[in-house]
Amino acid sequence: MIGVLVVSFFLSAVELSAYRADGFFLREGVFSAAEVAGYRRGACDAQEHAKGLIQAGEAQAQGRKLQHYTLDGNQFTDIDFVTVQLEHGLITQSIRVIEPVNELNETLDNLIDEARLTQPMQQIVGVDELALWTAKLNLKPAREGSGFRWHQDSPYWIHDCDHVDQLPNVMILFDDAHESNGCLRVIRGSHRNGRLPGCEDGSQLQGFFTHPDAFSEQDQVLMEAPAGSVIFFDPHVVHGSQPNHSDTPRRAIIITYQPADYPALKSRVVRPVLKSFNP
Ligand SMILES: O=C(O)CCC(=O)C(=O)O
Repeated sequence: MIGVLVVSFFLSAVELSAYRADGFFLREGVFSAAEVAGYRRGACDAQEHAKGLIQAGEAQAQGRKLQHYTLDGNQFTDIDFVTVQLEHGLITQSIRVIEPVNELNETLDNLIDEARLTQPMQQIVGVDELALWTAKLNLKPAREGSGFRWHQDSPYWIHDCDHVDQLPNVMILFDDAHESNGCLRVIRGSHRNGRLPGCEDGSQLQGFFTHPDAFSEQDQVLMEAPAGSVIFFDPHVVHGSQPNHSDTPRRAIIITYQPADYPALKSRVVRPVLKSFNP
């Protein structure tokens, strides 16, 4: 008889209660070095694909709509519903974020169906079947990658769905992340009061950044971890990061899931997620 080894990636009761109490949970060594190398290639290809569509005029040739705009002085381009955000500073024209990146790269699209991500997500969302909400590639290039101000994700999404509590994130690290290359930082327990007040600093995006009086920076936890690690975090948890001052990039994808049958944030089309069974 041939035996089949079935591995479970579901969270233990201890892991799940840590996620509920803190608003985040880190698992190290989830993806191997070879897998991570493939995801880095996927990130590189997605970047080249986006640049070709924007700069080489491929978008027009393919009948896709390009829209350029600035928000708080930072440059964005929408290629149909895919948003490409450039690094702040306008010198190198490096790409900072591509969302939803799975539309531009098959390897990164396949990652969405990985049981190592979807089994814990089924538990966190509390359903057997999932759909994709969004997938952001955060590139944070060496020496110029900018930081992300303290924010919650829920204020960005509240206008596009009525189940914002069921939109957990998972960040998959494509490079080792540490303080000097701008690792993710989360405010422990800040998800417990739901949506918090936004800033009032006169910027265009002020409402999306969390008011400094609504949380304490002393509760921040640096998510320093090796490439291949994953960080699950709640849509209400306050998080952000510092610029990348190091000589190495800090690439990562953040995938956000939701219950099945709901449309994705930007395409407004349902992207079903492969169902994963409890062995
Ligand atoms: O990439 C980071 O360090 C933070 C990204 C982030 O906070 C976001 O995309 O919402």
